[in-house]
Amino acid sequence: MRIKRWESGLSESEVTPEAVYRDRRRLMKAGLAVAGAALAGVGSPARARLVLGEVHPGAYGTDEEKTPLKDVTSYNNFYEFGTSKSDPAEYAGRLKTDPWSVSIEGECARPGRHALEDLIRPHPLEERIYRLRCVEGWSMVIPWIGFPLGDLIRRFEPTSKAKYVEFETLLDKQQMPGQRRRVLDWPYVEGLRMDEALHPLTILAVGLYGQVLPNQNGAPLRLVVPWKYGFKSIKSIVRIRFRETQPTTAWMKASPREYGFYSNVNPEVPHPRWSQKRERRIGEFRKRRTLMFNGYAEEVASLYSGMDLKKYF
Ligand SMILES: Nc1nc2c(c(=O)[nH]1)N[C@H]1C(S)=C(S)[C@@H](COP(=O)(O)O)O[C@H]1N2
Ligand SMILES: [Mo]
Repeated sequence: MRIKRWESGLSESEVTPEAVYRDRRRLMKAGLAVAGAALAGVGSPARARLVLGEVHPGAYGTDEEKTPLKDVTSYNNFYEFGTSKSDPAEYAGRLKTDPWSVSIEGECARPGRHALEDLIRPHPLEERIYRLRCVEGWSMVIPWIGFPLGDLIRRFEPTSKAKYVEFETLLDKQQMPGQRRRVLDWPYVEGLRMDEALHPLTILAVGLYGQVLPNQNGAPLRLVVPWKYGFKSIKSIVRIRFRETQPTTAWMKASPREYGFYSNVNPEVPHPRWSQKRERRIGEFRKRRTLMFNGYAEEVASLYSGMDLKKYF
């Protein structure tokens, strides 16, 4: 079945996001293509036009219990909207995610600016249920909808000089009131080494729980790198740049002692303020042991063979 993936002017649906999600799971189990509209962000006025059509069950994912949607969308870090966990849900509604474009720059054969829809359209969407752990010591399990970053990277034909990929979030004080305070040197910048960016676990997410991304979770396009601390998973991306040299990320600039470039989840390397040995899964009381590479060691450990991970933290 062929389904049109992108439409404009989707009207509000009566169905709750959870109901859509359950239905989607049922259809995916039945091995059918999943049609129909996904709902836009819970109660956000500047709703995205993005419509997710077919979503395939992902190649990777955990079967651990998912964090409830309510927690996923109300307990967030998105400093562009304030530094408390409830600020993003309260203020990110004013972010206008349509129209949206992303600039592809640097060491590649095909640089240029692209409308979000054109950037995403060629890629089949998958659901990937990933753990994501914040360096502050909490974690969630989220059913993301997205596609491998590597597939997008290959389309733009990076040159042999492209050793790293740098990402930038939107810079706009009007829409992002948290940028009026110099908590970070805005815009938010993140980066990956090319092999990390091409790793099949690394995705660009456009949705979660069967709906387009709520603004507080990084609409309309964000990175998800599940074996690294949450802050590497940059939200609301407007620029992707191929570079020969290692990018300096916003967190490295703010506090180089605390935040290294790699920031792999590693229970053996404490953050100066927080041990990384344990974590609290949101919704649970007893703490869990934090696993090396957030439990993705089998998939990613080889990327770092021979590297001293205490030095390259
Ligand atoms: N642009 C931007 N991206 C960001 C952040 C931010 O403040 N700004 N916070 C990061 C941190 S610290 C975490 S833990 C995750 C949280 O993602 P979530 O709110 O979707 O769970 O987003 C990351 N991406
Ligand atoms: Mo975080």
